[in-house]
Amino acid sequence: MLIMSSYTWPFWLVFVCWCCMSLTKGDVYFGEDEGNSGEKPPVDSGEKPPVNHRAGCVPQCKNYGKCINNKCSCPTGFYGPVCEHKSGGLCTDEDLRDTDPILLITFGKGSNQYSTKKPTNFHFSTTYEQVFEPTTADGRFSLINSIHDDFGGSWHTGATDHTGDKGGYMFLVNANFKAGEFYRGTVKNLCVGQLYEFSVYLANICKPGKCEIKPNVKFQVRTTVGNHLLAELNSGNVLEHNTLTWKKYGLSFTAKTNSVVLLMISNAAGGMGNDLALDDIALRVCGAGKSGFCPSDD
Ligand SMILES: [Ca+2]
Repeated sequence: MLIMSSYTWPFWLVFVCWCCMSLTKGDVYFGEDEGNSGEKPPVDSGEKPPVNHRAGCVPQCKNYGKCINNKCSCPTGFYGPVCEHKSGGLCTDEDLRDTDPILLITFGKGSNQYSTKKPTNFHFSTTYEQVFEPTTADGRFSLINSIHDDFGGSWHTGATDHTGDKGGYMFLVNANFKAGEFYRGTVKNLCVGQLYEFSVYLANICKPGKCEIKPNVKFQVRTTVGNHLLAELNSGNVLEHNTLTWKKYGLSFTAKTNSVVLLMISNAAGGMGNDLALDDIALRVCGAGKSGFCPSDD
């Protein structure tokens, strides 16, 4: 505690009065500094900074998306410029009960190990190059009814397709550094507002420890006009197993137009591995007992 003697009063009063006079002269430095200890208020100079000089994403990323180089990087299951859309996973067995597939590609069957049929026979396109004999090298694919030993025992040699019909073919692809499209197809006569499931069975054809890179597939649904993204979901890594193991992957989406483009794109960069088989590509209505078929004149 400060104890003031009769002699200190005059000096103290002089000091206080000097401070008061300083403040009344308009010098508000102390007060302004205390009130601005966080962010500086915007200075309205009349000039706007250029957009690429603004830090962060505007508007901000939603659903825990991360802002990287002024672009939103969305967590799994979310997409859109600011991660505002949520993708649906596969439909339940109950939702798919008594529904016939609107689209089903089994790749057919035959006695020859390599099918001579081409993607156009199944009404789709791919950016990979087809081979009709060994070897299915990087960037190539084959329609095959049992896996050929192309890489010194790295693959599940002799393993067969998912459909299960005798001599049934599968789509075997050796993906590479380019993020190619495995599948691009168009479906028509969808019912606007109806929920659908776009799915495929995938298998990693490498034996455990034999291949470095795990396949990963990005599923997309786009509009036929304008190429707008309607839904997107990644499979995640397709893992190796001791025997060839098929697993269903895909997404669900609500049709906003009568026709859509369905896509499966490689989501794993690299050629050391990244070898997979696809079979039974399907589109089904997600709603027990519904046809999901709405003919239109488009
Ligand atoms: Ca098949």
